[in-house]
Amino acid sequence: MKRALIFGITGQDGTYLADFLLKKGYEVVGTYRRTSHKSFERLEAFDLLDKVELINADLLDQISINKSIKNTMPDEIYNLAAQSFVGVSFEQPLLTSEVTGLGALRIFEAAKDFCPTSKIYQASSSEMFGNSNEIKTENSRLLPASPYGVAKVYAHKSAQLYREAYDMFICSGILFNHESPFRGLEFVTRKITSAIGRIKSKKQDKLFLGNIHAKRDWGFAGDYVKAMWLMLQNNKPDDYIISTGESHSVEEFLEESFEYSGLGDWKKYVEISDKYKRAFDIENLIGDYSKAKKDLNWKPDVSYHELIKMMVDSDKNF
Ligand code: NAP
Ligand code: G4F
Repeated sequence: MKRALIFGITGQDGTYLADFLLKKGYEVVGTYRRTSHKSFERLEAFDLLDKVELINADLLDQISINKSIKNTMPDEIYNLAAQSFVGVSFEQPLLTSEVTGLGALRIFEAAKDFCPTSKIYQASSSEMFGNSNEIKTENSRLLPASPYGVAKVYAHKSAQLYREAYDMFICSGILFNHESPFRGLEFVTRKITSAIGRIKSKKQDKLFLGNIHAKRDWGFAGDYVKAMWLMLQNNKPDDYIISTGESHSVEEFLEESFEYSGLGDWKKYVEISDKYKRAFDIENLIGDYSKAKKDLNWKPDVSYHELIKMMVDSDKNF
């Protein structure tokens, strides 16, 4: 039986990945941070709490990372842990660099020293590309436009370095935005679908948003964790764009989700607030996943329209 160690198992992707790997027959170990209030809601919702082994580790703490790898000796390591919210990275750039950038390096160092045969997945991001108009490929220039993007570039380049210098099996998935009913509530898609549920049940009457003209390439998290696993089953480590190949604006997402929910015209409920505008934002992100399709036989299954329906339906009693 293969053993996987997931850093960030309590997050959106960590939970979908744990569920996917358990169904593949893996033994799954995941890390969580010590906090006064445990964040096991997603694992509970997927009924995974007694099916995975949970161990305490923080990406800020090398000793806990070393121990988790030494004690687990995993076949596969997935680094999904991060301060993953771009907006907050402008307010906490140092923390974001420490966790999202250096945290990945700490994992690569620990794996090199204690379990160099582990195959490693690094969660890279389309946010690394920043603002440029072309459809992004694995060879597009990295021009990060946020402290989060800069930290992800550091981790991404470190993954490539360790792959070359130490002959380690490390893959970076350059994932474009992926969403689900388990997406964090502060991200724009879930902020919209949860607000729709609350407006319908009269718990909220307005929704405040920032730059609604920004466009993103939105896919479904359940499809994207399969791509993570496929990368580690390939015979050589590499970097892959994972995306849908189409982008939509926040405004389009508003229009379709409000219409589908039955609330109708979103303009009756939404107000624009500077509070949610960033110092710098990426206007459009769209990715070309043809390398993943060719090498891994991967493609997205859930469409943008199906994703909206899934999220609105799931949040209807929010
Ligand atoms: P998420 O829901 O925010 O989950 C992040 C995970 O990281 C959580 O388990 C969180 O634990 C953990 N974490 C945060 N700080 C930590 C620390 N100091 N030490 C250890 N663990 C820590 O993110 P996601 O959407 O699942 O994304 C997974 C990964 O993919 C992240 O690296 C993200 O940056 C990257 N990514 C995401 C997308 C996307 O669209 N979702 C696209 C590209 C890349 P708590 O539960 O305790 O907070
Ligand atoms: O949902 P978002 O916060 O996602 P963002 O910034 O694209 O980052 C997500 O995707 C990245 C991959 O490209 C991941 F690496 C990262 O970890 C994260 O998962 O914002 C999407 C767009 C932005 O342009 C933002 O300015 O929506 C715009 N927006 C407009 N109003 C808003 C809001 N975003 C949020 N979160 N909240 C708003 O009120």
